[in-house]
Amino acid sequence: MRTRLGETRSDVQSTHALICQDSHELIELPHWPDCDIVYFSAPALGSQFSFFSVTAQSATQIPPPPHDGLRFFLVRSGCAEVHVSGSSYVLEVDGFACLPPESAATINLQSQTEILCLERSYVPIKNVPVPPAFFSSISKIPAAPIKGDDKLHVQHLLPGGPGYDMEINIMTFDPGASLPYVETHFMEHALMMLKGGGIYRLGEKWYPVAAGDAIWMAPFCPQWFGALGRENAQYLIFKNFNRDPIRRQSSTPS
Ligand code: UGY
Ligand code: MN
Repeated sequence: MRTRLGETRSDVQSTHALICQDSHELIELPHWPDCDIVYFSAPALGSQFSFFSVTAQSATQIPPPPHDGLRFFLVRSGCAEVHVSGSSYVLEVDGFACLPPESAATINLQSQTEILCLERSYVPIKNVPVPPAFFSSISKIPAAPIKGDDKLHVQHLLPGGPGYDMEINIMTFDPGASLPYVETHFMEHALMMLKGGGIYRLGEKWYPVAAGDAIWMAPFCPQWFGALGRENAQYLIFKNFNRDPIRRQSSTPS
């Protein structure tokens, strides 16, 4: 809660942004009928993706995106039903969908359903088919220790393989666990704190973070996290992945 006028924990820098609930701007968009939307990151900020939450004010049907990118979403509360290629899939809390570009999928959201959504351009490679729509739930994905640390686990939500040009992972830190080193890499990140909290180092700044906080990290932003408190800290993290950093300029798949 804000204790002083004109203050927020949100902080926007050229290499990263922390967006906290006390500064959320609720908007509406025509292609998200009857929904409240909060953007955490968008190309206007510098990211190559959009990362946002959507809450249905009433039962509603969402058309395919107004761009030719892919759409990933995770159900945070309520229930969503996806219709794609003649089939339908019901997603309860912690269920997720990865819908390929131009899949023409529609999504029915029950009233008050909240989803976390990431949209971006897919980067194809020659002779590799675009992966089909994928549906699962966080609880069905096995957790593996990272670099032998049994206090730090990762769940890879997407199947992987050459067709996938991104990872979306859940990282879970026992209290006191941390990333093993300060990372710097050409991939960028979208992050949503799902549980617990700790300290995030972004560039030369150190931020206390807690569930509900969203972060964008630009390429090569130095990054490190340590979990504090008595409960596990957990976040969802996107990164572009599996593709050379130099992109062909033509529309021909590389
Ligand atoms: O996969 C990652 O790059 C991840 N370890 N980064 C992060 O948690 N900030
Ligand atoms: Mn990283």
